[in-house]
Amino acid sequence: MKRSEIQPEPTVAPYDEPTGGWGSVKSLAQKSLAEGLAISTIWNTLYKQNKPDGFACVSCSWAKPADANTFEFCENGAKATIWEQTKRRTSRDFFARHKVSELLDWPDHDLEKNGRLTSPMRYDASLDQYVPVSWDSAFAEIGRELQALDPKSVIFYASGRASLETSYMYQLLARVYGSQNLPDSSNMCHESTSVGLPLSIGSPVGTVVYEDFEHCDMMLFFGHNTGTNAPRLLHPLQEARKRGVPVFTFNPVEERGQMRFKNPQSPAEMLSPGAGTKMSSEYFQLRCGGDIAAMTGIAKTVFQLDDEAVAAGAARVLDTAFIAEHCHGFEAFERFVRDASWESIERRSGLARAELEEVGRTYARSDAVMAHYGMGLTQHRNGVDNVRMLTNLLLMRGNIGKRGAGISPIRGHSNVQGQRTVGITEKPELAPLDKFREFYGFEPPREKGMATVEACQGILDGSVKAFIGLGGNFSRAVPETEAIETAWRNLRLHVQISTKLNRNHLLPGAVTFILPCLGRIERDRQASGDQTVSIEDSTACIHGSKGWRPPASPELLSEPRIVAEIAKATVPGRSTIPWDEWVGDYAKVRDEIERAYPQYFADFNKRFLQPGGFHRDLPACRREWKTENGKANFHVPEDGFDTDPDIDTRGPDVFTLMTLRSNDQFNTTVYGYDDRLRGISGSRMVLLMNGEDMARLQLRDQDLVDVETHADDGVDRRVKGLRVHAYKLPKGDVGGYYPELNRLIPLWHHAKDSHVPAAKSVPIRVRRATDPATAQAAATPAE
Ligand SMILES: Nc1nc2c(c(=O)[nH]1)N[C@H]1C(S)=C(S)[C@@H](COP(=O)(O)OP(=O)(O)OC[C@H]3O[C@@H](n4cnc5c(=O)[nH]c(N)nc54)[C@H](O)[C@@H]3O)O[C@H]1N2
Ligand SMILES: Nc1nc2c(c(=O)[nH]1)N[C@H]1C(S)=C(S)[C@@H](COP(=O)(O)OP(=O)(O)OC[C@H]3O[C@@H](n4cnc5c(=O)[nH]c(N)nc54)[C@H](O)[C@@H]3O)O[C@H]1N2
Ligand SMILES: [Mo]
Repeated sequence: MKRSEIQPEPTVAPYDEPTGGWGSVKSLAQKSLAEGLAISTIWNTLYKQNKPDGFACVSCSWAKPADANTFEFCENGAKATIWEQTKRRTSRDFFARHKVSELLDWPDHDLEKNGRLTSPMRYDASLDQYVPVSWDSAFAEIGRELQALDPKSVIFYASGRASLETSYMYQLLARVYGSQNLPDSSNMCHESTSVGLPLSIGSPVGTVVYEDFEHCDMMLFFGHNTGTNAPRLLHPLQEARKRGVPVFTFNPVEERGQMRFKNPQSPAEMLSPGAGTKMSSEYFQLRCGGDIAAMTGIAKTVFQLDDEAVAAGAARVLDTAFIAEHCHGFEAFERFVRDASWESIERRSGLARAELEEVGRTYARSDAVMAHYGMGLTQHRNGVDNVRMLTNLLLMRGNIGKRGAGISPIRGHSNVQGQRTVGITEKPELAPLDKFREFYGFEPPREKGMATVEACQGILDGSVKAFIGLGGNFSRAVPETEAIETAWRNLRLHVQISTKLNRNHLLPGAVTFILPCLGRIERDRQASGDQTVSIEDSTACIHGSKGWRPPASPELLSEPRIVAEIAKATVPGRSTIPWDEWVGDYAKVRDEIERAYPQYFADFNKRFLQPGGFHRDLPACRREWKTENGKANFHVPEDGFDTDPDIDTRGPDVFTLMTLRSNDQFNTTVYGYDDRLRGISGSRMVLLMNGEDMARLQLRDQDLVDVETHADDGVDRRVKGLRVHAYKLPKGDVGGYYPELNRLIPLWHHAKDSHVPAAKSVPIRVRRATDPATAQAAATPAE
């Protein structure tokens, strides 16, 4: 067993405190101290977080209100800031002391914990070490390597954090070079939204804005762990709850953040013991993958109530005028819902008819309903249908394009939505290619490029020769990690533009570079002075962000500069793009973005610094449907209720694994081993399981189990030595942590159409650990 996998015995104790509260304050104080930061420094920084004249948080993408709170940050946003602003450094000396094969054995946490990268490095195979390299020679060699390769064999990945300015330049670099292989993290995330919503309502993004919260009179949450992953959303949610707005949450796992919340920034709440607002009026622990069944039950109730209204001559429950004027496909949807039996709805959702009827009745009474959702819907084989079914539910009562209502995909990375907006996409029809040709005098590639799953396939079959990563930890975030890590070494070129060391850096190709960049919180000085960048949040608002902290190292370059230098070295003279001029003044890049996307970015430079940002125009918010038929489309789920075809025939020893985030991580960045809100501390190598299932397998708390993927493709995928814990989960479902369990996910196990890996429904077998060495190793605490 590798050191990276050994973790001590965890402790698991129910956590009864509300989200936020003193637990949150304590956790932050500990993190600041651990990173060597004075409380005053971190306080001054946090004061500027998500403020109109400050910087946009590097954690999640939740909206930043115009009238910000004194401190407009949350526990996890602050952790992200502290993590980036750490005093620790992964310097040249560090690389001189450690061989790459040695570092490969370090846990994810230790690698990033080591601090900010300081110098450009090149891998030296003879030493098995990274050695310093000058920026000039790095760019020159990357340029030579890329010139020698077929552009179609090169991947330009983006992880979702880089600004709109950087992203616009990055996609141009790829396209001028001749590649449309522009996967980004959203391929593993909300791509089910980006595929589903355009078909349903002609918008790739959600329709809810911050101001809607004041006017909403009911909310639905499906598959989002808000208290951990978008905690600032708890503030408007809390306000709504105080007004008595009913909130119904659907999640197989009991997540504290959706239960009670105490605002750490409200002295009154902090000082009153117990307290905290009850965030969900009702919390429904449905079966994993049971969402379409549950939504069908709600819809069925609406039809029932509508029938009753018609019979009584009362006002209709369905918004018939909206449906007649705006929608298509209603009849087929109605048939699907009416034909579904309550027996099948209850069986697949795991919820009782009475529960779903209660939600249906409240829904039928409410005038402005918002539906929020996250990975619990998108990361399934039927992720696109999940998204479209939730949209169906809203359309039944005209809850799109109405104040206080709408569909609300809660995005992940702070600028992941924006990266798509400015051309980071493998789909040629989504980028204004003719304009690029006209503006910059080059011929952009027109064929579809590779998204994440295709890029992985290419890495596995050897057709991908080079990988450029603009942030992220690709090999760790994708499925099938074991095979990917092995195949990675066959790459000719691997370039990673990063702030911190992660496992992906430790997989060298023939030629490998680490290019360290400024983080968004740092001052970025270029020819025209200090620069500001911009990002788009989850509600399609564009904000400015100005870094102010001193750079972590004098050698760091900004992301736009790195992209420009790679472009100059790789495609000199192949376009009229004035790379240096753009780097000298990012306002010029914003002008270009406005020229390419005038419908979204009119007066970009004038408006992006206004409080609250500016909302980019979304026709769906005005009930203008940019779909092929010009209508909002109801959609019948293709496979009925079945997330996974064999869900009912797998046998009792096969469980559905949901890979989850803890309260102490940001994706593959593991801040620590405490998942406070779930009451787990000390280790991430755990498997959460229903108590009755454990009894059936004769397992007790802390017992060691081995798990393997249930698939008949001849590939052995297993993880040994997880500690099993009784947890409030539906029978048959189990939970464990991402990214540790990613090697269990087959690459082909992904959503239809969107190809988002089905990370929330991995069929696995669970057995008591048989190998005594595993038990021994797992009992030894990591250093
Ligand atoms: N602190 C912190 N913030 C983050 C991140 C982070 O790692 N840490 N990551 C960022 C990113 S990139 C993203 S995409 C978002 C992710 O934020 P979320 O969308 O919240 O992602 P997850 O935590 O993976 O899972 C969401 C929830 O889905 C539930 N779930 C699992 N299966 C099902 C199901 O079948 N049905 C339903 N209804 N629910 C289900 C899980 O129990 C879990 O509570 O957060 C962003 N913000
Ligand atoms: N099993 C399973 N797998 C999943 C998921 C899941 O729920 N379950 N979730 C998926 C989702 S939603 C996502 S979004 C992906 C995430 O996948 P990625 O976006 O690829 O991964 P991150 O962990 O966010 O990347 C972290 C690294 O980004 C770099 N970085 C941080 N800040 C900056 C910056 O400002 N600039 C640059 N250039 N680099 C920076 C650091 O080096 C850091 O180590 O994972 C996916 N994988
Ligand atoms: Mo994500």
